[in-house]
Amino acid sequence: MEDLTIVLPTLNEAGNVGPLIRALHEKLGETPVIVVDGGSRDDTAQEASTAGARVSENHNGYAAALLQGMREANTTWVMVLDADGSHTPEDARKLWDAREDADLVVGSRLVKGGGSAGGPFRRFLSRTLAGLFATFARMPARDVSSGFRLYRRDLFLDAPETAKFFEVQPTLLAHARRKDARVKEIGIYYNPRGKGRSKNRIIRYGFAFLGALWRLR
Ligand SMILES: Nc1nc2c(ncn2[C@@H]2O[C@H](COP(=O)(O)OP(=O)(O)OP(=O)(O)O)[C@@H](O)[C@H]2O)c(=O)[nH]1
Ligand SMILES: [Mg+2]
Repeated sequence: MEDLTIVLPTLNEAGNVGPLIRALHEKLGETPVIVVDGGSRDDTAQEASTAGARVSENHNGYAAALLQGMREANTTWVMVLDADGSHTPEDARKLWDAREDADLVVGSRLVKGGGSAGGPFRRFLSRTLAGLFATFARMPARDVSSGFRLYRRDLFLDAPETAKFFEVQPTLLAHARRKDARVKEIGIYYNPRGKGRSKNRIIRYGFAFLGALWRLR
Protein backbone atom coordinates (compact mmCIF):
# COMPACT_ATOMS: atom_id res chain seq x y z
CA MET A 1 0.00 0.00 0.00
CA GLU A 2 1.22 3.46 -0.74
CA ASP A 3 2.31 5.34 2.33
CA LEU A 4 2.31 2.32 4.62
CA THR A 5 5.15 0.34 6.19
CA ILE A 6 4.55 -2.80 8.23
CA VAL A 7 6.82 -3.36 11.24
CA LEU A 8 7.16 -6.83 12.74
CA PRO A 9 9.17 -7.22 15.95
CA THR A 10 10.41 -10.81 16.03
CA LEU A 11 12.12 -13.23 18.36
CA ASN A 12 12.34 -16.83 17.14
CA GLU A 13 9.39 -16.74 14.73
CA ALA A 14 10.66 -19.11 12.04
CA GLY A 15 7.72 -20.92 10.46
CA ASN A 16 5.46 -17.97 11.32
CA VAL A 17 7.06 -14.85 9.89
CA GLY A 18 7.53 -15.95 6.26
CA PRO A 19 3.92 -17.07 5.66
CA LEU A 20 2.67 -13.97 7.49
CA ILE A 21 4.64 -11.60 5.24
CA ARG A 22 3.33 -13.34 2.13
CA ALA A 23 -0.25 -13.20 3.38
CA LEU A 24 0.13 -9.52 4.29
CA HIS A 25 1.35 -8.81 0.77
CA GLU A 26 -1.75 -10.54 -0.58
CA LYS A 27 -4.09 -8.41 1.51
CA LEU A 28 -2.23 -5.10 1.32
CA GLY A 29 -0.25 -5.18 -1.92
CA GLU A 30 3.53 -4.94 -2.00
CA THR A 31 3.74 -2.90 1.17
CA PRO A 32 7.28 -2.64 2.55
CA VAL A 33 7.87 -4.80 5.63
CA ILE A 34 10.56 -4.13 8.22
CA VAL A 35 11.35 -7.01 10.54
CA VAL A 36 13.16 -5.89 13.69
CA ASP A 37 14.71 -9.00 15.10
CA GLY A 38 15.70 -9.34 18.72
CA GLY A 39 18.48 -11.88 18.10
CA SER A 40 16.59 -14.99 17.00
CA ARG A 41 18.49 -18.25 17.16
CA ASP A 42 16.36 -19.82 14.44
CA ASP A 43 15.82 -18.95 10.75
CA THR A 44 13.60 -15.93 11.39
CA ALA A 45 15.88 -13.40 9.66
CA GLN A 46 16.54 -15.60 6.63
CA GLU A 47 12.87 -16.49 6.28
CA ALA A 48 11.81 -12.85 6.55
CA SER A 49 14.25 -11.61 3.94
CA THR A 50 13.34 -14.45 1.56
CA ALA A 51 9.71 -13.36 1.90
CA GLY A 52 10.74 -9.84 0.89
CA ALA A 53 11.17 -8.00 4.19
CA ARG A 54 14.02 -5.75 5.17
CA VAL A 55 15.57 -7.14 8.33
CA SER A 56 17.23 -5.04 10.98
CA GLU A 57 18.30 -5.93 14.48
CA ASN A 58 17.64 -4.65 17.96
CA HIS A 59 18.58 -6.66 21.01
CA ASN A 60 17.13 -4.30 23.61
CA GLY A 61 13.70 -5.85 23.98
CA TYR A 62 10.28 -5.55 22.35
CA ALA A 63 9.71 -1.85 23.05
CA ALA A 64 13.03 -0.70 21.59
CA ALA A 65 12.49 -2.91 18.53
CA LEU A 66 9.05 -1.40 17.90
CA LEU A 67 10.33 2.18 18.16
CA GLN A 68 13.33 1.40 15.94
CA GLY A 69 11.03 0.00 13.26
CA MET A 70 8.89 3.12 13.46
CA ARG A 71 11.97 5.32 12.97
CA GLU A 72 13.32 3.24 10.08
CA ALA A 73 10.05 3.45 8.16
CA ASN A 74 9.59 6.58 6.07
CA THR A 75 5.91 6.44 5.24
CA THR A 76 3.00 8.39 6.73
CA TRP A 77 1.59 5.22 8.31
CA VAL A 78 3.24 2.41 10.23
CA MET A 79 1.39 -0.77 11.14
CA VAL A 80 2.79 -2.95 13.93
CA LEU A 81 1.64 -6.49 14.63
CA ASP A 82 2.84 -9.73 16.17
CA ALA A 83 4.69 -12.07 13.83
CA ASP A 84 3.53 -15.29 15.52
CA GLY A 85 0.18 -15.67 13.76
CA SER A 86 -1.93 -14.14 16.52
CA HIS A 87 -2.79 -11.13 14.36
CA THR A 88 -4.29 -11.78 10.93
CA PRO A 89 -3.79 -10.13 7.53
CA GLU A 90 -7.60 -9.79 7.25
CA ASP A 91 -7.62 -7.63 10.37
CA ALA A 92 -4.57 -5.72 9.10
CA ARG A 93 -6.71 -4.75 6.12
CA LYS A 94 -9.51 -3.64 8.48
CA LEU A 95 -7.17 -1.36 10.42
CA TRP A 96 -5.81 0.12 7.20
CA ASP A 97 -9.33 0.77 5.87
CA ALA A 98 -10.27 2.54 9.14
CA ARG A 99 -7.50 5.16 9.03
CA GLU A 100 -9.59 8.07 7.79
CA ASP A 101 -9.91 10.79 10.44
CA ALA A 102 -7.56 8.90 12.74
CA ASP A 103 -3.98 9.25 13.95
CA LEU A 104 -3.94 5.89 15.67
CA VAL A 105 -6.05 2.83 14.95
CA VAL A 106 -5.99 0.25 17.74
CA GLY A 107 -6.80 -3.36 16.95
CA SER A 108 -9.00 -4.29 19.87
CA ARG A 109 -10.17 -7.57 21.38
CA LEU A 110 -12.50 -5.68 23.68
CA VAL A 111 -14.87 -3.81 21.38
CA LYS A 112 -17.71 -4.99 19.16
CA GLY A 113 -16.40 -7.31 16.46
CA GLY A 114 -13.33 -8.13 18.49
CA GLY A 115 -12.47 -11.33 20.29
CA SER A 116 -9.81 -13.71 21.39
CA ALA A 117 -8.99 -17.39 21.36
CA GLY A 118 -6.26 -16.71 23.86
CA GLY A 119 -7.82 -18.91 26.53
CA PRO A 120 -9.52 -17.86 29.76
CA PHE A 121 -6.33 -16.82 31.58
CA ARG A 122 -5.21 -14.57 28.79
CA ARG A 123 -8.65 -13.09 28.39
CA PHE A 124 -8.71 -12.43 32.12
CA LEU A 125 -5.32 -10.69 31.89
CA SER A 126 -6.18 -8.40 28.99
CA ARG A 127 -9.47 -7.47 30.64
CA THR A 128 -7.86 -6.88 34.03
CA LEU A 129 -5.18 -4.67 32.50
CA ALA A 130 -7.83 -2.75 30.56
CA GLY A 131 -9.87 -2.30 33.75
CA LEU A 132 -6.88 -1.15 35.80
CA PHE A 133 -5.77 1.38 33.23
CA ALA A 134 -9.32 2.61 32.67
CA THR A 135 -9.67 3.19 36.42
CA PHE A 136 -6.29 4.71 37.26
CA ALA A 137 -4.96 6.22 34.04
CA ARG A 138 -6.92 7.96 31.34
CA MET A 139 -6.45 5.95 28.18
CA PRO A 140 -7.90 6.76 24.74
CA ALA A 141 -8.62 3.06 24.02
CA ARG A 142 -9.90 0.15 26.06
CA ASP A 143 -7.58 -2.63 24.87
CA VAL A 144 -4.45 -1.03 26.34
CA SER A 145 -2.19 -4.06 25.88
CA SER A 146 -2.98 -4.77 22.24
CA GLY A 147 0.10 -4.79 20.02
CA PHE A 148 -1.87 -4.59 16.76
CA ARG A 149 -1.96 -0.95 15.71
CA LEU A 150 -1.74 1.50 12.86
CA TYR A 151 0.21 4.65 13.77
CA ARG A 152 0.47 7.99 12.03
CA ARG A 153 4.24 7.87 12.24
CA ASP A 154 5.23 11.51 12.76
CA LEU A 155 3.18 11.77 15.96
CA PHE A 156 5.11 8.94 17.57
CA LEU A 157 8.72 9.70 16.67
CA ASP A 158 9.19 11.57 19.94
CA ALA A 159 7.48 8.96 22.11
CA PRO A 160 9.21 8.34 25.45
CA GLU A 161 11.53 5.35 25.61
CA THR A 162 10.73 4.44 29.19
CA ALA A 163 9.15 1.06 28.45
CA LYS A 164 11.18 -2.10 27.86
CA PHE A 165 8.62 -4.81 27.20
CA PHE A 166 4.94 -4.89 26.25
CA GLU A 167 4.08 -2.02 28.61
CA VAL A 168 5.13 0.12 25.65
CA GLN A 169 1.52 -0.33 24.46
CA PRO A 170 -0.20 1.75 27.17
CA THR A 171 2.80 4.09 27.15
CA LEU A 172 2.18 4.87 23.48
CA LEU A 173 -1.55 5.31 24.14
CA ALA A 174 -0.69 7.87 26.82
CA HIS A 175 1.58 9.60 24.32
CA ALA A 176 -1.26 9.70 21.78
CA ARG A 177 -3.48 11.31 24.39
CA ARG A 178 -0.90 13.95 25.25
CA LYS A 179 -0.76 14.84 21.56
CA ASP A 180 -4.55 14.99 21.26
CA ALA A 181 -4.29 12.29 18.63
CA ARG A 182 -7.52 10.95 17.18
CA VAL A 183 -7.73 7.33 18.30
CA LYS A 184 -10.04 4.71 16.80
CA GLU A 185 -10.58 1.24 18.18
CA ILE A 186 -11.43 -1.51 15.70
CA GLY A 187 -12.43 -5.07 16.58
CA ILE A 188 -9.82 -7.74 15.80
CA TYR A 189 -9.69 -11.44 16.53
CA TYR A 190 -6.69 -12.63 18.51
CA ASN A 191 -5.55 -16.17 17.66
CA PRO A 192 -3.23 -18.45 19.61
CA ARG A 193 0.37 -18.22 18.37
CA GLY A 194 1.43 -20.48 15.48
CA LYS A 195 4.76 -22.26 15.87
CA GLY A 196 7.22 -21.77 18.71
CA ARG A 197 6.76 -21.11 22.36
CA SER A 198 5.62 -18.05 24.23
CA LYS A 199 8.09 -15.40 25.30
CA ASN A 200 5.54 -13.88 27.59
CA ARG A 201 6.82 -13.98 31.16
CA ILE A 202 3.87 -13.23 33.30
CA ILE A 203 5.71 -12.00 36.40
CA ARG A 204 8.27 -9.83 34.67
CA TYR A 205 5.75 -8.29 32.28
CA GLY A 206 3.15 -7.97 35.03
CA PHE A 207 5.49 -5.78 37.04
CA ALA A 208 6.43 -3.80 33.93
CA PHE A 209 2.72 -3.09 33.29
CA LEU A 210 2.19 -2.05 36.91
CA GLY A 211 5.20 0.28 36.63
CA ALA A 212 3.69 1.84 33.53
CA LEU A 213 0.34 2.18 35.31
CA TRP A 214 2.09 4.04 38.12
CA ARG A 215 3.87 6.39 35.70
CA LEU A 216 0.74 7.07 33.63
CA ARG A 217 -1.77 7.39 36.49
N1 LIG B 1 12.56 -7.75 18.53
C1 LIG B 1 11.93 -8.40 19.54
N2 LIG B 1 10.73 -8.97 19.31
C2 LIG B 1 10.12 -9.63 20.34
C3 LIG B 1 10.70 -9.72 21.63
N3 LIG B 1 9.86 -10.43 22.43
C4 LIG B 1 8.81 -10.77 21.66
N4 LIG B 1 8.96 -10.30 20.40
C5 LIG B 1 8.04 -10.43 19.27
O1 LIG B 1 6.90 -9.64 19.59
C6 LIG B 1 5.70 -10.27 19.18
C7 LIG B 1 4.82 -10.55 20.41
O2 LIG B 1 5.53 -11.41 21.29
P1 LIG B 1 4.94 -12.80 21.81
O3 LIG B 1 6.08 -13.62 22.26
O4 LIG B 1 4.03 -13.38 20.78
O5 LIG B 1 4.14 -12.31 23.07
P2 LIG B 1 2.71 -12.75 23.48
O6 LIG B 1 1.79 -12.67 22.30
O7 LIG B 1 2.36 -11.98 24.68
O8 LIG B 1 2.92 -14.26 23.92
P3 LIG B 1 2.60 -15.63 23.10
O9 LIG B 1 1.83 -15.35 21.89
O10 LIG B 1 1.88 -16.46 24.10
O11 LIG B 1 3.95 -16.18 22.76
C8 LIG B 1 6.12 -11.53 18.44
O12 LIG B 1 6.23 -11.24 17.06
C9 LIG B 1 7.50 -11.83 19.03
O13 LIG B 1 8.33 -12.56 18.16
C10 LIG B 1 11.97 -9.07 21.84
O14 LIG B 1 12.54 -9.07 22.92
N5 LIG B 1 12.52 -8.43 20.76
MG1 LIG C 1 2.06 -13.86 20.67
